[in-house]
Amino acid sequence: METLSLGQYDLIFNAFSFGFATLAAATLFFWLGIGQVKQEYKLALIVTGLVTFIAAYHYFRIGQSWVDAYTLVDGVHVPTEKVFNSAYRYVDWLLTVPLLLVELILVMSLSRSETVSRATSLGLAALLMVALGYPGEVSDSLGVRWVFGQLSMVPFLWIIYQLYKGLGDAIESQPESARGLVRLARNVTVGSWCFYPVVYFAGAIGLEGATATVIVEVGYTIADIIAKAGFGVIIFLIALRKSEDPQNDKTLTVPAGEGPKDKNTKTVPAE
Ligand SMILES: *C/C=C(C)/C=C/C=C(C)/C=C/C1=C(C)CCCC1(C)C
Repeated sequence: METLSLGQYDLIFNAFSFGFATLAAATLFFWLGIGQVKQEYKLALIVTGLVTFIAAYHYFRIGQSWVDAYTLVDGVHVPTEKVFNSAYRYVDWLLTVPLLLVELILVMSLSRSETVSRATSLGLAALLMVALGYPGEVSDSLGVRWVFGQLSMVPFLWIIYQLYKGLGDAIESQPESARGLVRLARNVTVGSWCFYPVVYFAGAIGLEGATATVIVEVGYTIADIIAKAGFGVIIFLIALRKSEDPQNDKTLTVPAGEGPKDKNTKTVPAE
């Protein structure tokens, strides 16, 4: 850890604070919106809110760790003996990255068996990607950073391939009203996720010092907000669209007066 100017220290602290506020507010937004979508999309919104909740909690801890890690001496922020804990990010990713993929799969309403198999394979690949990145992130050796970074790239590239190839057909057969948004959700995932290896390898080419700390911490924070809260809003909109789309309704409404009188049996299955 290096000495930071007042501006550098505050910029990073403010980014963490902004991250906490955004992710906490997003959690409320997603969970309070559950009542607005059909039964089959409720789980997707529960998971969306869980992701931002877990991340908001970690931003709170990261902010505390940041405050403990520096002390103000003669107008500059000097590192204390309590080292800034970067493990919070990786623990956060371990939980949230597989869940982000689950969100996308859930909102696509695939068959039950396809949902389970896709969520399992993509989720495991995401776990592997994060687990392989950690030893490189905490190592002081550039060599170790390169090796683990490249190993982590394997599941990362496989996930991207799956998002275009494996899920491509399923995306193109989404109801028309939601297809563009599902495509957008997939592209936002790929676009925002690409940012993480870029930040990581910036460290592997030897970028260090106070400026690098600012780039890494502020950069990861912006990427997290886009990949979790921004992506979550798109998932919410897809769930809402699909809930409102009559074409996507699996039940047929019986015209008024012709159906049974009981309100609860107003609809009959389409098949
Ligand atoms: C909310 C947090 C998200 C979406 C985190 C995503 C993280 C990644 C896509 C990380 C990827 C990495 C590589 C592909 C190689 C280098 C090591 C990692 C872990 C930074």
